[in-house]
Amino acid sequence: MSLRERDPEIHALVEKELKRQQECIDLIASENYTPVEVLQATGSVLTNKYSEGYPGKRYYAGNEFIDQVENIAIDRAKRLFGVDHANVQPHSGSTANYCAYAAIMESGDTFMGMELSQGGHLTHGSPVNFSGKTYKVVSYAVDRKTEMLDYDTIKKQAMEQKPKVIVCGYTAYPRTVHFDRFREIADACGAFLLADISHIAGLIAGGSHVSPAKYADVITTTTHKTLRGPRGAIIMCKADFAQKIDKAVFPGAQGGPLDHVTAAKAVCFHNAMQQDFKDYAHQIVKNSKMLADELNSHGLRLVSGGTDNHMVLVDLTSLGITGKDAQTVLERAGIICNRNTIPYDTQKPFITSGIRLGTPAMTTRGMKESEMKEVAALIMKALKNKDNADTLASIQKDVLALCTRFPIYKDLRA
Ligand code: DSN
Repeated sequence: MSLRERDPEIHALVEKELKRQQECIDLIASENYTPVEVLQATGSVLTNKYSEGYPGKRYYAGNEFIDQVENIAIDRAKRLFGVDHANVQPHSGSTANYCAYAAIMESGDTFMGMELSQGGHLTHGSPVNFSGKTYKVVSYAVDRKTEMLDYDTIKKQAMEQKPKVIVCGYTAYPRTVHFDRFREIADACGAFLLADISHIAGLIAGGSHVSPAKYADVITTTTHKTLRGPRGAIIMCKADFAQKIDKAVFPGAQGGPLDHVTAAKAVCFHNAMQQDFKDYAHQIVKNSKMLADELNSHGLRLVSGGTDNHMVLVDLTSLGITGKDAQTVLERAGIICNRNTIPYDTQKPFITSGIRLGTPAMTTRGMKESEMKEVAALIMKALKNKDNADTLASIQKDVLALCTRFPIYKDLRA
């Protein structure tokens, strides 16, 4: 029996969500439209299997084909990112970080990570997260003036604090991360280096951001952001850490892996090795730079003055609108983004002075620089007409027309 027949209530909501995705401009920097082959693997019978353990060493029978799937996923991840070892079982980015920390730290150890409000992640040491509760956290920040990482200041802090681990890689940092500089700092203070590349993994795979493979001891990443795969994560590391990482994932933190998602990760890695993915990754950055330039020419201040990657962080202070209100206004116009703190924000994290805009999803639709100009103009028009329902409705029509020119999931039915 089909979903439509068995559960029309849920079926209708899935259909509505499909339509919403087709008809909105998605500028959430951490979202993407995964291809149909990834959806097929994720929706396959592999979801039925239990396979605690690792290929060749499972606790349940019947894993002949699952072992092959997981081995392919591991092999592809290693080739794609040029690493010694990959664990493809983590269910999410937070779990991956949990496991990576557990493998290389004891509770109470000190680590350094970027503060959440500056562009870090909850798992980089937020006091309300396991990372801030389990470990002693020393947070670093971007430079107040340039709003970029100041490697000399971070080094000074690291030499004073002597952390066991330094975490680099961010959720709201629009600039290149210089992993070589972080390696120097880690070596100088005797720390391990962990790169969380969740946001930029697709750019690294596609060659449009430098890779941490030579520099980091451990690398974590989600697979569903710029990498455009299924929702999930992986951990990669140098050979010396392989056993500890594997033990930290299973049995340390998780039971059975999600074999259907492992298959979808393998499909995603295969896709990311193709030439068209390299073109895609470069186009993401070109689009982001164009979006940044256009918004800037419309008078908006950009955090750090621009972008090197897939995202633009916009300071809305000059427009007299908060990030929270901008997010709501833009949603009414069919443009989806998230409010975001800007460095040294004077607004509360729930309100914020900024919005974060990303180009991975719109680039997947096939949009290029000229469409980014259109998107920037629509954003400006919406923000300047935040109380005008008619104007917002007319912008929504323009958004729909733009989305119709760049369709997604044309033949997909819920
Ligand atoms: N929620 C993700 C993001 O939007 O960056 C981080 O986990």
